[in-house]
Amino acid sequence: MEKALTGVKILDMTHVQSGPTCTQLLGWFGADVIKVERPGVGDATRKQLVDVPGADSLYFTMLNHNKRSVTLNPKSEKGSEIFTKLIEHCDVMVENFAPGALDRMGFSWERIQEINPRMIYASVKGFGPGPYADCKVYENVAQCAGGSASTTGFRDGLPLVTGAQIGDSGTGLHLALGIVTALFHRTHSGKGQRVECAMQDSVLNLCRVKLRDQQRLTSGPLNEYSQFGEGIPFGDATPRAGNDSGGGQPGRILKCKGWETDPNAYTYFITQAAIWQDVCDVIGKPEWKEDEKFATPEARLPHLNEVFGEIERWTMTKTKFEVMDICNKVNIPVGPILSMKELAEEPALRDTGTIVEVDHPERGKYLTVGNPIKLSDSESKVTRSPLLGEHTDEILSEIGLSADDIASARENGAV
Ligand code: CAO
Repeated sequence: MEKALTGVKILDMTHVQSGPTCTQLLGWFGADVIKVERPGVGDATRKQLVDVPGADSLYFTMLNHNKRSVTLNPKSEKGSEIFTKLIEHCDVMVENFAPGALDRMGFSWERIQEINPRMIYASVKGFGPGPYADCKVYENVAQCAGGSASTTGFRDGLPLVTGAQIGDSGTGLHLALGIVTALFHRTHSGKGQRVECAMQDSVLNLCRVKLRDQQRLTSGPLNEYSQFGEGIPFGDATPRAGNDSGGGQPGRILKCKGWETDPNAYTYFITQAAIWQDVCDVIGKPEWKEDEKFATPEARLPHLNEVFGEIERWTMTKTKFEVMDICNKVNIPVGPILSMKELAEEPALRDTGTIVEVDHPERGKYLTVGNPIKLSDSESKVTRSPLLGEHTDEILSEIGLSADDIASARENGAV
C-alpha cells in the first residue's frame, strides 16, 4: 500500500521533543525523513535518561522512529556544501533550535529560498515575534506561558503542569499540519514557504476554552465550576477548576473500589443532562428525578458537591471497570483513570497499532506509541529509530557524493 507522503523528502534538523514529534509523524505517513545530527554527538536526547547502558535512550528512540540519520556539521566548509545539496534535494526543512541558530550556520530563510525556491522551511520556537522571541523554551515553560498552568490544578493550590506534553508534542502536531498545508499550497503555487509555530501559541490554542471562560467572567460567575456551588467569589482571571468538567456538563473524578491503596482507582463521571434520569437510577436515587433541587441542570448547579458526593458513594462500591460497564450500558459518559501500566497492557491499543512493540539492535524490544492518526489507505508501520549516522554514506551517495568525497568529508570532520 503506498503511503500518503511517499516521495516527500524532509531535511530534519530537529532535536529534543517538539521538532522530532513532528518529523516522526511525517515519517509514519511515508515521508523520507533525513535526520541531520552533529558528528560524534547527535541529538542530545540519545544520551539522556539512559536506562540501558550504551544504548540510545527511550527518550530518543520513542521520538525518532521512521527516520534515517546522517551526521553532518554544516558549520564546516565541506559540511556547508553538503548541507546546500541536501536543501536542493529535499522538499521540507524542519528545525527547532534556539532562535537564530540556523542563521548563524549561514542558512537564513533568504539563502534557503535562493538554493531551493520550492523548499518549505518549518520551525518551532518558544515564542512568536515580540518581547520573548529570543528565549529558549522547554515544555513546562510553554505550559506556563501559554495559559495551561494558571488554569490547571486546584483553586487553593499551586499552578500545575500536566503530564501531556502539550508544549512539545502539541507544537510538533501543529507544525506537521502547517507543513502538509504548505505542501498542498505548493501544488498550485509552485513555491515553498515559511511555517512557524510558537510553543506559547500552540498551548494557548489548546487552552482555548479557558480564554472562553475568561470572557464569560465579565457577565457573571462560571456556574459549572465547583467554586460557584461553594459560594466562593471569582477573581478577575479564569481560575483553576480542579477536575471539574470543562464544558457545560458537570463532571468530577470520583473514588472507586480500592482507592485506599491503588492511586488510580478512580473514574471520571459526567452528569450529562440527557442521561440524568439514568444516573439517578444507577446510583439508587430515583427520587431525585422529581426533586426540584436536582431535577434540572440549573437546579443542580449549586448542589454539585452533594450530587457528586452521592454518586461517589456508589462508585466506591465498584471497580473503575465495573463503573464503566454499568454506565456505558445506559450511555452515561464515564472513563476509568488508566495508569501507564494498564495502557501498555491494553490489547485493543495493541490491535490498532497505537501501542507497538519495536525491536532495536542496541536495546532489544521496547514499547512505543504508534501513529494515533489512522488513514484507511496509507499504512503506518513503525520502524526503529536510526543509530547515530547509520545512513550517512547511503544519503550522501544519494545526493551525488562519490565514495572518495564521503571519505574526505569524514576525514576533515564534516560528517
Ligand atoms: N553541527 C554543528 N552544530 C550544530 C549542529 C550540527 N549538526 N546541530 C546543532 N548545532 C549547534 C547549533 O548551531 C547551535 O549552536 P550556536 O548556538 O552556537 O549557534 C547549537 O548546536 C544548538 O543550539 P540550541 O541552542 O538550539 O541547543 P540548546 O541545547 O542550548 O537548547 C532548546 C535547547 C530546546 C532550549 C532550544 O533549542 C530551543 O529553545 N528551541 C526552540 C524551542 C523548542 O523547540 N523547545 C522544545 C524543546 S523540547 O523540550
